[in-house]
Order: sequence, then C-alpha cells, then structure tokens
Amino acid sequence: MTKKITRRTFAKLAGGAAIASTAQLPSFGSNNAIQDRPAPPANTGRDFPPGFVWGTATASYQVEGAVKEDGRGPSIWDTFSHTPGKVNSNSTGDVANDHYHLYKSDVQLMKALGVKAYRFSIAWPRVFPNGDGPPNPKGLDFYNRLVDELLANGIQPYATFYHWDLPQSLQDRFGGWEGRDTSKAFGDYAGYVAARLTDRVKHIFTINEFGAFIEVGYRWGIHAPGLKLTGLRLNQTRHHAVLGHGLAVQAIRASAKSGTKIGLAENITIPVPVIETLPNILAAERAMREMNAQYLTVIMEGKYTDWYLKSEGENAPKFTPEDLKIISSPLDFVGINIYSGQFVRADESAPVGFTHISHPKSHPHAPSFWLLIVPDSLYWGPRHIAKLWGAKEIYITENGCSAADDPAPDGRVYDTDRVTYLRSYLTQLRRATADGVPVRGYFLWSLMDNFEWADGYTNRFGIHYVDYATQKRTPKLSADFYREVIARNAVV
Ligand code: GBH
Repeated sequence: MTKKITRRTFAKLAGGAAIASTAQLPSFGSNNAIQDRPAPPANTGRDFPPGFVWGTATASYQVEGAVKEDGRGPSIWDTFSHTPGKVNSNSTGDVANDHYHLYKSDVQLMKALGVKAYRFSIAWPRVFPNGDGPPNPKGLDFYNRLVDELLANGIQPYATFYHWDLPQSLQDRFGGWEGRDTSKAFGDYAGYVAARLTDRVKHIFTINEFGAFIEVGYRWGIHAPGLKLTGLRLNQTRHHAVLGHGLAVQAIRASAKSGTKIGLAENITIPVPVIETLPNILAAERAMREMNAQYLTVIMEGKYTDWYLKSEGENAPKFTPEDLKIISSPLDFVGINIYSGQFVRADESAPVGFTHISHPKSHPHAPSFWLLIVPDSLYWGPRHIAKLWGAKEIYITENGCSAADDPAPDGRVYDTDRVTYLRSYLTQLRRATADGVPVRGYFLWSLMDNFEWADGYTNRFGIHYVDYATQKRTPKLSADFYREVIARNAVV
C-alpha cells in the first residue's frame, strides 16, 4: 500500500523546511542558505590521478584531405575510396576535414577544450610517396608545422606512424602486408620519421589496430585493400603486421632522441566476466590471451599461443625465433582502443576454459552496428593488460561512439546519448585507476566528425560537429562535457 505523500509530509521529510519558494529550499544541514552548499559537486569517488593525460584523437586519411598536395603519393585508401561501391555514397578522403590547411584553428578547438595531448597519425605516403625510396621532405614538413603549433599551445603531440593509409606502391609491388618487404619498409620509414620528430614528439604509437586493418581489409574485404584472404596467406599477413611493428620499435629506438616512449594502439578484443566471480574473472584472463593471440599476445609474450598454433594447424604462420624476438621488442607503454567488449564465463569443458556469450539482439548499440555498449570494457581491458603482462603504463588511445547528431534549431547538437556513453565508460576507467591499474591517459575519439572509412561521412564520432559544405566546426554538448571532465580531472 502506498501512502500518499502530501506537500506537508514531503516538507517534513525534507528536513522541516517549507518548499514554497527557492529562498526556503529543503536543507539537510543546520544552515539553510543555498550558497553554503558545495558547488560544483565534490569529486569524491570520481577523480583521476593527478597528471592524468586527457586528449583527443584523429587519423591522417580521416581528416587531412589535400591528397595531392606537396608531393604526397597515393595510398590504398585513395584507390579504394575511388573504386565505386566500396564506400558509402562513394565518399572519399580527398577533402575530408581539410585539416591539412585548417590545422591551426583545429588546435584552437583543442585548446578551448583544455586537452593536454593530441593523438594524430602521420601519412606514410606524404613522407615516402612510394613507401620506400626517396623521401619527400615537404610531406614531413606538415607534421613539423603541426607539432610546433601544438607545443606553442601547450598541447603534447602523440604520433601514430600507421593508421591504415599504406602507400599504394607497396600494395602493388609487395601485396602490401602480405609481403615481408612491407614490414621492412615500415621499419625504415619509422626510423626516418623518429629521427626528425623526437626532439619534440615524446610518445610514438607504431601501428593502429592490427586487429582492424588486417581483419577488415585483408580478410573481410570491407576496408582497403579489399582482399579476402584465408588460411596460411591470412596468417602470414597477420604475422607481417606484428613483424613490421617490431622492426619499427627497433628502428625508432635506434634513431630517436632519448626520452622517447614507444608503444602501439591496438583494438584488443576485451573479454568481460559476465558476472564478477573469481572463476569467471580467471576465465576472462585466459580468454584475453587467446582472443588476441595473433596480435597483442605475441607482441607481449614473444610467442604465439599453443591453442592458436594448434587450431590453425598447417595454416599457422611461418616464422623464425628471430622474428619472435623482433615482434616482442620491449615497449614503454601499451595503448588500447576500446569501444566494446565480449562477455565470457568460465567453462571447464571448453578447450581453454571459457565460453563466449553472444549478445542478445536487444543489447544496446550505437548507430554503428558493431558498437555494442559495454562500459565495463574500459575497466577490464587495462586491468587484463596490467595483470597478464605487467604493463607499467597504459593509455586508452581511443574511446568514443557514433550518434545521430542532428543539429537542433539553434544549430547545436545535444548529443545526450554520447554524453551518457562517455560518462558510463569513464566511470569504469576511473574504477581501474582507483584499483591501481596504471592508466596514464585517455584519448577521446574523435576531436571532430570525420571520414569514417567504409561508412563515409555517415556515423559521426566527433565531439565537434563538422558541416562538410563549409568546414565549420561546432562544439557538441559532449564537448562541454569533456571540457568539464578535464577541468575537474574527474567523471562529471
Ligand atoms: C577505430 O576502429 C579506428 O581506429 C578509427 O579510425 C575509427 O574511426 C573509429 O574506430 C570508429 O570506428 O565494417 O563490419 O567490418 C574501431 C574498431 C574495427 C570497428 C573495424 C569497426 C569495422 C566493422 N573498428 N570495424 S565492419
């Protein structure tokens, strides 16, 4: 039976004060004055460690445009996006956000947010138009200008050396990552760039998302170069990608100024214990190694897991012990891109002791169908990495979501769904730092809407809305949210 609460009873419950006017709002303290209440709310239980690095991220082909400028060579994404039917509405990155020309005002957007770091990627075909051979100094100059502009505005540059825009010439001559020569060319390019930028760039990510550009580009054919490899050819291509990473780590170490930190940015598959029991947590840790066997596990452990080699049988990649040493060259930090997770539970009858629980159809997701909402992934991802491999520094190199983002009549975008997503994910990240997981920073994907690969310009991920007809950027509600998070160093 529910008792009807009268206005009077409510006033009593609320501490005896009348609620008729704002001057006499109910108060729980002895002093009723509204001014004495803490405002803004305290950060208790929501704060991040001091010095936590808040940043935003983008990638060259997704924002730069200027694809024919200053001697840039073509990349596999130019070829792919210009092939009819490959990208939604046949969109291309020819102009994209014109960041190549608008980088100074884009740095001002970051400054207004208060970010401490910007993660951008270097277009390999700007620096080496053919992938190898003669460099193109004018191409590297763009990144010199960008880095100087960032530093002049108090923003630390974090550079990714490969975010999928492979020089077309390497695809034509070596089959891209199918060929070991591409791994070698990547190492050479990385050493060349590191020698010229590390007087100012102190953090380098070799490769962005092995698990995406190989699987989606060389296996599913949905991204450039649009191949559908299987069996040994696929496994060998995966091997060449991690080998390229290892060669790059070694080349960067050899040519960089001291104090340069090297890592990667991998979209690991994150097993989340479906209920946090000890057996499920241990099962999730076993799952973590197996679900990432071809990429992060071999990089961290210097060997492929027994289960991966066994299950691939004669299609397992061919490699030498020397390859494994190169692949597992020590890193200074581990970067992970986290959007979603996979629920698992312990299962003694399964080969490695875990079972993956498929999402029901009703599990909520962002407009991008693959982006299932699993906030706990931002807790378990870094925790698994610290626990399994003893990583001392971890960065969340991407996190964010797509949203409908229809501008309101006042021209602004009130992306409450993105704010809700970010708040719930960051709450889990904060749980990780509070548990002592050494997460040093977080890069929100993305600073602004941009070319979303095969989705073209649909599925916006930015916290700034981009009107592509005018190149005008407008902060969304999520930009206001992020500015507040940064200012308070806390989930808000
Ligand atoms: C990141 O990938 C990328 O690093 C970034 O460039 C991108 O803009 C951002 O996420 C948002 O998507 O078409 O069915 O094959 C996140 C991992 C891997 C998720 C590829 C989408 C393609 C699904 N992505 N995947 S499908």
